Amino acid sequence: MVGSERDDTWDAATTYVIGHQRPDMDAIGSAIGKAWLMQNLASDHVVPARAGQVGSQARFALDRFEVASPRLLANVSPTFSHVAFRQEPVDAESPLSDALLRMASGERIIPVIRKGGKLLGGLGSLALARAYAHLARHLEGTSVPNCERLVETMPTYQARDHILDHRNALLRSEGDDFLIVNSADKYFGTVTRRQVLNPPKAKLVLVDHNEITQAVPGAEEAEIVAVVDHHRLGNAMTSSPIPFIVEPVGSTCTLISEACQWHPYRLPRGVAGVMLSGILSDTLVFKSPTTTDRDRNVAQWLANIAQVDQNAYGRELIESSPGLSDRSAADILDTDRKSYEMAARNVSIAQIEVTDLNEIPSRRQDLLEALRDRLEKEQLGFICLMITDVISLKSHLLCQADIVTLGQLPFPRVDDHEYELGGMVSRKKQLVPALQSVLEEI
Ligand SMILES: [Mn+2]
Repeated sequence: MVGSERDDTWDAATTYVIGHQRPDMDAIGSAIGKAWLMQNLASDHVVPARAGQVGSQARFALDRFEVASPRLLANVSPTFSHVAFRQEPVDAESPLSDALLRMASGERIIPVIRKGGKLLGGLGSLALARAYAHLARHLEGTSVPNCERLVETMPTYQARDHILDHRNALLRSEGDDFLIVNSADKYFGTVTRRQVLNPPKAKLVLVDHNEITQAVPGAEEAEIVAVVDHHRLGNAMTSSPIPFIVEPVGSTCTLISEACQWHPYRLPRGVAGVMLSGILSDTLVFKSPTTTDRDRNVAQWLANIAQVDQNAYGRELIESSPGLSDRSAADILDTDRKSYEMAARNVSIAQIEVTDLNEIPSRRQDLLEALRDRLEKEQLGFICLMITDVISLKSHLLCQADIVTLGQLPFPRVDDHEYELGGMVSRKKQLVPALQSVLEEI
């Protein structure tokens, strides 16, 4: 509705196509592809978005195909800026009659500011009564009060603050009108109780995820208008039916590109390039066991539009991953880590792609300490890091758990807490089922 404070947040008139937190290449590529499709098919204003920083692979692909990065949305919970109405304020030194005339014409409260915009408070019905009392006492009419003399303090909130964080205070408060300031305490707008308790919702299309726990913070307060994904189901209820497409293919970009094949508009080279990158990244250039013929077929179509050789380009893309060097243990562990429940234990599995497993020894101790730290802090039964060499297509596993569990792992031991997984490359299709059956037997 108003103001510059909302430029870094969402707008109720826009639909955002957004991937999961800690977005990977597929989350970025599918947001760009789906937004392009919707921009051409629907009348609504649609924008691609992302719930976190662009990773190295996505940076590489966006630069290569000269596509703008999707817009960052850090949180979609409604703030006071989404409900505030910019009611004209009066200056503190203006004669009171200026404000009273406006109240007489139906305005419920009049914001009062100092020169420069600092909010002083508001004039409401209390000020009106005081003005009347003042006149009654001084019928001779000596001094006419200005607005500052009678200004009231009223409940005031920051435009950036999430309404939900103040909901209890708002419900308890006696007044029906609230004042909103920006981060410099300057007047921003006014809002009524009814408006603040029924804020507009962000409209989201979820791509490459469907579980609300993996979505952008605040998504539980948003309206989910569609889902396109290739992961297991774990979604929340919606209030009305929505397009919900979840299919077991190698990448979300595959599903969106297939829809583009039937589309009358010509897919731009850049959009084709970033969606091809999503397929190549998620399928490890068609070598992951999650790969299907649908991924291969649509990738060929995209590669022609993007004018690249998919295998050569795929290798460049995969090699643009930063690996283990120059990154903190926390960054390596938490960039792509997922939670599971297996045999009544909380299990956490992180995965990192490298181009050489020889990077491991120099980081082993450091990573094992960080794993131990998370095991204890998060009270997990098992935590591991799957380190996948995307060139040789082999993985190693670094684990922390109790001694008994570690002793039962059926994988060849390389070093303390380090195991060989052979040709496993897929967490969801290979490692998760293998660990599940191991943990159930212990
Ligand atoms: Mn994906």
